[in-house]
Amino acid sequence: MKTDKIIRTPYPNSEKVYIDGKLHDIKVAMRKVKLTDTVNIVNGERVISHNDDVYIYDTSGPYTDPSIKIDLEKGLPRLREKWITERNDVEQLPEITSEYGRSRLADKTLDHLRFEHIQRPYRAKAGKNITQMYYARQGIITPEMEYVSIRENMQNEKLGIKSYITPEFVRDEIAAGRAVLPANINHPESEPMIIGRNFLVKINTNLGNSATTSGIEEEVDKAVWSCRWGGDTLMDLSTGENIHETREWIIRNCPVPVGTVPIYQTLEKVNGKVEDLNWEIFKDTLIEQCEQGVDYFTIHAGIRLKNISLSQKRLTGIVSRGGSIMSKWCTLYNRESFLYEHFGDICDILSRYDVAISLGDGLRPGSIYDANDEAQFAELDTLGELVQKAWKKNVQAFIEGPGHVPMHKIKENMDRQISACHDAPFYTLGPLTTDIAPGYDHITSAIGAAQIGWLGTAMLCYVTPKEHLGLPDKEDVRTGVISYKIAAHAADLAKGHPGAQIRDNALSKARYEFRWKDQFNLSLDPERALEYYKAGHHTDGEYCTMCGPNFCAMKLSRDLKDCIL
Ligand code: IRN
Ligand code: FE2
Repeated sequence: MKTDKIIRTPYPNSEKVYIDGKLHDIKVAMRKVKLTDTVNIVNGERVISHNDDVYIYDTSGPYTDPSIKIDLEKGLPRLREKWITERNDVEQLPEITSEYGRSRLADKTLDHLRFEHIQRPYRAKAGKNITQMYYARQGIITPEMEYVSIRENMQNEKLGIKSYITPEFVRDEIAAGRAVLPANINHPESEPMIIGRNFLVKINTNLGNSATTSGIEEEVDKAVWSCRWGGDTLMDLSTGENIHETREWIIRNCPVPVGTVPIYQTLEKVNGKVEDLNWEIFKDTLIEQCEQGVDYFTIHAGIRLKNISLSQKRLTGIVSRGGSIMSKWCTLYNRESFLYEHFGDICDILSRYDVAISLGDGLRPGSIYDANDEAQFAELDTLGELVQKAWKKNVQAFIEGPGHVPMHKIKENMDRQISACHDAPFYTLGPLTTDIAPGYDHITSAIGAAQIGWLGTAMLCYVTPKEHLGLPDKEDVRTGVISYKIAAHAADLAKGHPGAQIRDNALSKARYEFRWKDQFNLSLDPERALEYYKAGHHTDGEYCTMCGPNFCAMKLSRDLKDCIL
């Protein structure tokens, strides 16, 4: 694995800074953007005024801190390990317990693919409860909770902006099930983050190889890349060969929570034969992935036998991969799925590692025509039942949502999710607001994502320009992430997240004052902005080629201001 290929340079004029916790010995990573001074000419004299640094939520992890040595072969520093062991409620097992994990370790032909420094997994001690939800319900504020409370506020304290996001607030949201802090004890490399509608809207990126493309190195590279651009969580949806080994490399080097859809790997284990799927093999897959450190699982337990036929009335049937696998299984055996029947067992397993459940929307609509139909909402009601079962066992949970939904039908989705699912966080795939733009579905979906985010969706699953067409490459990942950062931030502004507007104001001031570099450095994609500027700009004057020297409104308006003064 070539570490030197990974991009480690910080964003331009940016520096990684750390803010100390008050309750715990923690250091919360943030990105500080340094700005240049404003220079005004008043009565023929240069008047210089200072512009404050801007602090930005940073998902890039240690990669952008040049003082941290990173070796992909060893994995990232284990930031949370001490917090976890100090609680005295987990034990380190003598070895991996999942049968499959052990068989992969024993297979010498895989040596060249294997992550060498595999640690022995942690698990809750017998009789102990170790989920963030459990702690929160006991009134405990963990280091993880304090971390996110500082992280969500960025520079509010420095600017004296009052924020409701305190460590106590974080704890209470988690206790109520309104927020999820995904934090598998076997992924201590991950920096704590929170998913809930009273926090910054988060975005998830999907990666993963299929049977036909992409190697391990490429996947790790894409994972680091997606975090660099702003991905808050990352799902490894690999379905090809060596899923186990690829995932180990990704998790060990990933500074954000990692999610998976375990039924995909389970299906690989039975060579793609749905009829051979069963609870035992699924259960071993769960344990395998819990021990590796996956932070949340998409589980399509909401597929009920009685609802499958509802999809027959649709234009595009069942478009969820997990949903179609489980529907086929239920139909073949004419019985409820093992995911539904063993839901309690699933929760028992997950609670021993603090893995969160993302309740899959196996019947989400795959076209505008099918949006908000009976099948979709019948499943949503089941997800509402299941989330309460998870909470009974202190398992953190959130709910997956659509899909394809026209704008006028988005609000109903949010309203029904909140009431049917008892305030559990909503996590939607877009939604795409029209079906007619393959090649541009990052845009058709970012429109829906911004709206549903504003209405209260906690996390947005990105869609890349390759949606419906092929697997995304690195450039698609970047475009997808930036499109979704736009949607999420637009929603944060509209929701009035404390301090969200600081960055907009600083960027606009820079724009107005022709501090081009500051403007770019504050933007979501400084490289792209600079590239376009350079391509269209030949002088260093106070205008750009869009309007030319005589038609720049900003310039005219500044001149006007000078006159009035
Ligand atoms: C998010 C919301 N609804 C679905 N998703 C994501 O879609 C889910 O988390 C996973 O990453 C991806 C594929 O899910 P299916 O097609 O197996 O349901
Ligand atoms: Fe689609």
